[in-house]
Amino acid sequence: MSHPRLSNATLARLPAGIGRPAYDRAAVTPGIVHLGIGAFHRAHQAPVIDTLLAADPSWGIVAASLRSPATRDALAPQDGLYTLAVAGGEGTSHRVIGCVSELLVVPADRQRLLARMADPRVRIVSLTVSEKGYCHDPATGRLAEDHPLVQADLASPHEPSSVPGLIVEALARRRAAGLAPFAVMPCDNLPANGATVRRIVARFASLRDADLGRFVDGEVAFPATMVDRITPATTDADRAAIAAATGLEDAWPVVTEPFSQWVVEDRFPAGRPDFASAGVTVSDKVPAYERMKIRLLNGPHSTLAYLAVQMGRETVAEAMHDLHLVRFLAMMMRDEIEPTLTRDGLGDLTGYRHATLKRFANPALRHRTRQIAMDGSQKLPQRLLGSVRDRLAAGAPIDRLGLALAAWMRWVVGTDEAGKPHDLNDPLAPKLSAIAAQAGRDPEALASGLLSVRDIFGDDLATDPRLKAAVAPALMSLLERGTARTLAEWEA
Ligand code: CS2
Repeated sequence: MSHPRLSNATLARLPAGIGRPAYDRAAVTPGIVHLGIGAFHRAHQAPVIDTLLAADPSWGIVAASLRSPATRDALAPQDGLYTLAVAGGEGTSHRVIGCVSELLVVPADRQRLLARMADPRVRIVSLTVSEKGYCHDPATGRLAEDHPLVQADLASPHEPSSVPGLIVEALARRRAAGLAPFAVMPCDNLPANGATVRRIVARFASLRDADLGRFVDGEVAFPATMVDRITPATTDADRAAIAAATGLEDAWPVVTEPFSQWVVEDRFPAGRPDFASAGVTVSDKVPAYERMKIRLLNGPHSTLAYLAVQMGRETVAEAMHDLHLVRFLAMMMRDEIEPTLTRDGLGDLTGYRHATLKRFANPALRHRTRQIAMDGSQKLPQRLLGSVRDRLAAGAPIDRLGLALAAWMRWVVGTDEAGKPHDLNDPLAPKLSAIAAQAGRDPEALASGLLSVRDIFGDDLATDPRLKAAVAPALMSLLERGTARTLAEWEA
């Protein structure tokens, strides 16, 4: 059965019990420009802003995609409205979100986007552009100066396409107009994301002009954030189920889990929404929260993904039925990751571990293991290698972390244990695949070859014999005995 399309005109048809904007959409003015309007932003920050708009309509979101017009094409005919389905063991609830007031796409709308970023009413530019969107070197957290987008933006700085290029051009325009800078709020899982993005953006600015570099470094606020909500890519089955529940067709709804956590550092000289009133934690301990989340949730998430792909498990929830895998993750968290976090003073890491594993097991989400496996070169440094470094510095064992890294290397081989090929989907794919092709199935050669990739492992780990000693035997076991047996034997 086909339903009418979701839009301002059809909102009133929503059945009772489906949430909807509790404010007059026509009265909302832009306060935030968001770069990277994917599912995660729409499941995490946008619902918070949507809640806040009832008390303060000056925080509407102008949202931009940096490449693909797909989100704009889906949501523009819906007046920017979309449905958020929150799916847990107890069932699914639905809410229509209305805080996105304008949708733009680079390159077509580049100048309009820059004009919005330079609008005096805009006080925050927030970002969910994924790890690789920052054009940085993941091992060092510095701008990748030879990145093609960076090179292109330095050559034509007024027509930028990259994240640093867009931010710096907009800041330069504000400065020229005598306007205070906006705060730049990254909402990606980068380590120390505020400080890291400051370093990247300030470096880009200084390559344009030394004075602009000093301005960005000294005058622009980069609040750090910790963001957490598991949000798989939307499927057609999701679309159909949501249309059935709401009675309205939505071209791009988002499905997420009940859990949501957002911790923000209070660094917004130009003003900010009343985050706390919508459940956001405003804290000066963001780096500790963020380290806990990236190491203790994303580290095991990636580990699970690489192990589960080999065993032919398509989703995270499906993989969580494998008791050996679950025990392996729990032990890696307890024995090798949590000890690196105890000094952060965040309290109950055991409770966090249990809650995290329970979230992974949520049967209502179809989070594909291959989705999480992508971009490993950009993710592993903060997800696993921070823990590895701390353990090595303490002279402590890293056997399980070693197996996690070996599982990533097994993924880089490009086929699973049933011989099914997969796309690496990683900015370093050509380099990684060339190493794998040369090493063949020789675990020693494969481990040495991949560990020598300094963009991932840095100069220190690339040459640390203790890391190689932990990874190579694990990789040999994965290649020769297979993943299920390796995990079973691990416990024996
Ligand atoms: C996942 C994350 O795709 C991935 O790599 O590990 O997106 C994860 O679902 C979120 O960080 C949860 O907050």
